[in-house]
Amino acid sequence: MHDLKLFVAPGTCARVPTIALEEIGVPFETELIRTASKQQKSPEFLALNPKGKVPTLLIDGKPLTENVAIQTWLHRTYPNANLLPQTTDVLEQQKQIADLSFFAATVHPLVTRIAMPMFFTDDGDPFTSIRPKGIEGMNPVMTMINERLHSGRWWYGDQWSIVDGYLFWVWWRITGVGFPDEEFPNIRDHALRIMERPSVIRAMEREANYVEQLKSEGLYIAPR
Ligand SMILES: N[C@@H](CCC(=O)N[C@@H](CS)C(=O)NCC(=O)O)C(=O)O
Repeated sequence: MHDLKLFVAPGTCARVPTIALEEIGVPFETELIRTASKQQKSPEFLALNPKGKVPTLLIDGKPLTENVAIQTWLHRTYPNANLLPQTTDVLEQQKQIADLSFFAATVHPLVTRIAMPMFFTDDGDPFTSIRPKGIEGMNPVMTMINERLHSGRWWYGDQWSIVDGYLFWVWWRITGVGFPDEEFPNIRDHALRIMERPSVIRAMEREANYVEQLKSEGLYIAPR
């Protein structure tokens, strides 16, 4: 059995491996990183992850970073959890990695432009310059995903996968700061459906507890 500790911050993409670990059902610990006080850039944390980001998963004391790598490690280590559809076809396996990479490398950067536009400029108002550009870039992505969900409940049809967890985090994050959702009813339904999943309920409870903790410490930054 592996000793697993996941470094997280509420509202971030660390939700995706939290859902995965809850889905697997093995014991694991989460540790809160206080982004408001830049704990992710502290020497202690940078020693684990020089990129200064969550999620970071400590596996028997050794760090693994990057959502794609964490998700695929969990899938290979705990195949019975079916985090991804089982297949021995190498091309199909690579297509699954393409799906995870799509969320990490194409969708996530758009999320950041929408949710954290202040990261991208010191000039003017980033909420009226950068955010609309992020929304413009996200619209065709969401149109494509909405169409994909037309014929099935989940990203891979009838089978739930951690790609659905990734989509849920993206949708929750962007709609939470006003991304217009009217034209994407299949994604809206997908989010309602996934929020009934016990693993997702438990992951959200962990985050809610951390939000309360951060509020009590005066370190909670509400999405806007
Ligand atoms: N490529 C990384 C991105 C991780 C990432 O951007 N994490 C954000 C939260 S969603 C973070 O830690 N931000 C804090 C910072 O950049 O200082 C992955 O996919 O895991």
